[in-house]
Amino acid sequence: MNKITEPVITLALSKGRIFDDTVPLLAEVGIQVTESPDTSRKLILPTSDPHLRLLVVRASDVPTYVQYGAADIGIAGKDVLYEHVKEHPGGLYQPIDLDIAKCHLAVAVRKDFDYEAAVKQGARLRVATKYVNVAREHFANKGVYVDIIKLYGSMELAPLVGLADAILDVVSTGSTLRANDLVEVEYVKAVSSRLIVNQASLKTRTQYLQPFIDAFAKASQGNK
Ligand code: PRT
Ligand code: MG
Repeated sequence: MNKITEPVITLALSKGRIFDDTVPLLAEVGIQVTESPDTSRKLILPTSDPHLRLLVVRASDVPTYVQYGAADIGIAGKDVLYEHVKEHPGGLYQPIDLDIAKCHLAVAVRKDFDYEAAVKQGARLRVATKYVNVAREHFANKGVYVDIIKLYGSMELAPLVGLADAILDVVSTGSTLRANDLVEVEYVKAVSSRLIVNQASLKTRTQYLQPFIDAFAKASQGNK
């Protein structure tokens, strides 16, 4: 079988909120996802459309699968994309903001930490984050000196145990910050998820890919 002309499109996405918000988008264009990554152990899920299959991967791995062409398209948060593109530029189009999995990136500190005063005094701040590049850029633009501590999760813990003065993390409802006696002190960037497309796939498989890109564009109109 000639792989290049095989008209099956592979969409990479993460389970959890992105998967949950993508299922209704697909339903809007008549595609049902027949299995859930929560109950199935399969990492490749079929859909009701024989031309579309889903690849379930870690959120931060989605751009990698698409960049290398292991998936033709993917869905990833802008938070993940900012970091990925800084470190591995090229090979990806980001044609559509799907307006799903919305949240924002923010700086937060312990309630009893006077962030404004620390910044004013020109203190060197220790910032724990998974978003090293966003953080570097954000604090450089403010002229604040920071030592960045890279973490892979549970950032909210870092200020509580003295690992960091501040965190830069994703905030949605704010309840995780509140539950840990942290307060948001700076709004950094709005985040939602984008459809991403492998550039080479788009060139060589346009006729198969374009209908899916158009379908996502149409379905996401409802979220705008
Ligand atoms: O979990 P894993 O390490 O595999 O990766 P991940 O955490 O990146 O994946 P996932 O599925 O949790 O998030 C995927 C994408 O969803 C992210 O890249 C964001 O673009 C988007 N998103 C939207 C969020 C949230 N909302 C969100 N609330 N990602 C994470 N959170 C976390 C946040 O890190 C914090 O710990 O939820 C907590 C805060 O939520 P609130 O509602 O208490 O403010
Ligand atoms: Mg998570």
